[in-house]
Amino acid sequence: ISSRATTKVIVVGGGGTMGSSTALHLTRAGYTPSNITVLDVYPIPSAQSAGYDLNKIMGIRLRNRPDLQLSLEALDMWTNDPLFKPFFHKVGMIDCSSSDDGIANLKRKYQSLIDANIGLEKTNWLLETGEILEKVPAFTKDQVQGWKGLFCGDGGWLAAAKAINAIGHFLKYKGVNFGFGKSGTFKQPLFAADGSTVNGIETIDGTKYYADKVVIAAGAWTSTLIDLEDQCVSKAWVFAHIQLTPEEVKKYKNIPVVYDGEYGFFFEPNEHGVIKVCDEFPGFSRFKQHQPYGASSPKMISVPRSHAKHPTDTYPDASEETIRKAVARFLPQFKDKVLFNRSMCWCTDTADANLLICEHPKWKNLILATGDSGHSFKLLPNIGKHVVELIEGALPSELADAWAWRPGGDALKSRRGAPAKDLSDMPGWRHDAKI
Ligand code: FSA
Repeated sequence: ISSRATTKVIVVGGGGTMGSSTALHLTRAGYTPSNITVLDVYPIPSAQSAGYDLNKIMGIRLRNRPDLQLSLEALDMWTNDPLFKPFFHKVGMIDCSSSDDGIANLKRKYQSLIDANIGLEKTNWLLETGEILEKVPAFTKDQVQGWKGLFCGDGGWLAAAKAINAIGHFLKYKGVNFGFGKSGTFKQPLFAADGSTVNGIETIDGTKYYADKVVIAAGAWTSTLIDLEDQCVSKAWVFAHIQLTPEEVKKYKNIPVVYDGEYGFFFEPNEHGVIKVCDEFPGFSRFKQHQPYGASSPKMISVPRSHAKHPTDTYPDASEETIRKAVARFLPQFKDKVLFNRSMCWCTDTADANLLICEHPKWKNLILATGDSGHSFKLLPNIGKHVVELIEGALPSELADAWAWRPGGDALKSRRGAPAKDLSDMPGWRHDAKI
């Protein structure tokens, strides 16, 4: 397409998962790097992106129609693309449970993989208790009594922040433009004379950037920037780290990611002997009066508060308990270890857990790419390709329909077990620095 070379694109939130992927695919598709501008509050990899993390889960989960195609594309790129390959630790992923409902769920999930009819039974299978023990020899027989599993051999974990960082290096090397800090922080869109065609954005320091297309990929912050009419509710999930000794590390090296929907999940130790542990729960909102661009007056919006900007914040007291519970389930011998780097990580849910990737219905050339619904980091290698398709009016309808502007539904609950609780009702997380 000849216009690729001359089309100017701004990516707001370009330091995060969907934004960096978009900038990458623009350059790969032949857009001129000096015509691409990546803006973010923090330099890439943006410290307030959910992707700014030690590790994220790679696996094939089929919640929605587009998930199969997206996971397979991602798997191919994490496996074969030289930019992404170094960050995929294909150690496998085990979904576990010991409850009747949980085990029935594993069987349903397994069946949906089989029903996809593309041979997924070659890499995914159900595990009996003993087989779980074989995959994770550090578990004890007593500990896994009654557990069943679903193994995903195509899964594992992704060195998340490092992978975004690699995209950042590539974009810099190519000569893409960047704006960070106040000159990377979105204030409002700029419009052509018709008043409805977006032709740029202004940042909070008053800088004006002009472009043919503006992509807003600000993750959980998107709903605070542009009125999304309640389609996305931003929520925090929590994690903590524990430190292993070199002796302890040996037992846990190369084990699969272990996930239990009723407890949480953990990853093998990283190169510094650090294990990340998460609990599983419906997330925390942070509602307050806020006026995003396009809303006629302030309204209740769940506004993220990042650890990057508030490094003394941790997580609610209740999370300490549930993370301790996950540690006791998965790593009982470490139950008295110190939990450190305790923090919250912000994602944004849509009602149906499909992404929200579409042109704004009223403002031409303003493209939204958000609605990760907590399960999109694994799409880092490929999601930007589809944003570029959308920019070019070539997004296949199976994706365009699922990702369309679609007010209505309950994004506070989304497809989770319960609606998010609000952080204002959860004591313990805010630890402002003492002056
Ligand atoms: O395989 C996956 O999609 C992992 S999602 C990980 C997680 O922390 C969730 O457990 C949580 O509920 C939220 O969606 C954020 O992501």
